Amino acid sequence: MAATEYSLDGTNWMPYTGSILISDEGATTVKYGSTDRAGNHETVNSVTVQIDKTAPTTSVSIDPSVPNGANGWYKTDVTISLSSADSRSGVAATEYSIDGGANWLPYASSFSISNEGITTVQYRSTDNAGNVETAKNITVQIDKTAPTTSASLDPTAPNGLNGWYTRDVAVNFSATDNSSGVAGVEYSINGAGWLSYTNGFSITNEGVTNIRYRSTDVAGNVETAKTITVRIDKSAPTVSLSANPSRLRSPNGKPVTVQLRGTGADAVSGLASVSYTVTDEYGTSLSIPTRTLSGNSANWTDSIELEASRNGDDADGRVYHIVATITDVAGYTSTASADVVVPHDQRNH
Ligand SMILES: [Ca+2]
Ligand SMILES: [Ca+2]
Ligand SMILES: [Ca+2]
Repeated sequence: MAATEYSLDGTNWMPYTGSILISDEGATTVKYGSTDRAGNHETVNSVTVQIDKTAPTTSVSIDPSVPNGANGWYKTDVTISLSSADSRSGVAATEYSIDGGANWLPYASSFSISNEGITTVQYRSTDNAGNVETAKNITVQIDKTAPTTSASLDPTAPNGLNGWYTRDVAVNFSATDNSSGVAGVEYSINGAGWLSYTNGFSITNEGVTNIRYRSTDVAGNVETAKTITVRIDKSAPTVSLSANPSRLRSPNGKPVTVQLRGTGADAVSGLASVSYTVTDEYGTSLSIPTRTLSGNSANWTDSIELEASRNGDDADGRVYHIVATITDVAGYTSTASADVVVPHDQRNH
């Protein structure tokens, strides 16, 4: 044998002197043949070498393509799609991990991320030559849940009756959020515009105050507003009482019907009832039933039978002392009184 030659391009032949290093990626066909001393050429042989030294490239797309919430947060599930390319041997497999690389899942088709919070998706592909792409990653922040706001009042419960407070009420809000965090708390008083909440405040106005409140998280999820109603009555009702007749001159000392006329008013919580105490200075048991009232003002009449008699030595006359105690719905009371006298000189009328 005289010589062995080879060609990498099928045109230019080189003498073979030792092993040939093929480094170009792609398919390289090596033609080779030998010639003997007589000049006989061997039929040319060839071998094709395929080299792939380059890992595939995987790209990711997210749907929605940009966060649909605020501050880089999604407010919905997102769909992740991967596509990969390899210029030489071709992509053998694409895989992804959503647990920090602990588990790699084969990628077959688009998948959803529905967990709230921050999810890092790692992804990579391997080509048919076994080149593994260095993993890339994308981070998805999802928050689908609005914050929860709670209101606390001081006093914590109405200190008056029937759900009424009898003093100013301090209001504080606190809010929590599952994922992106609370961005802000707002409140609205009696249907007015929303105010940004920074510190506690007091309700000082008498009457019924409706407070709406809600919070928004960093992702832009807005809580459905809640309402708390505060009823404050800081003033007592007014009451007046008169008795007619106020002097009893029955000639035979028999009972006389005395008409009691009362008026009362309470502008805020309204009137609840009026009750009486009747003090007879001789110790007789006397009473007038409690009367239920309603509304912000009332006029009423009651009656009581009073005996028009007195002891003979009662020089200043017999005095019936009638006290009306009016109560408003919040529990405030006021009193008015009327005296009915059986004078000493009743026979001289
Ligand atoms: Ca490759
Ligand atoms: Ca949230
Ligand atoms: Ca009142």
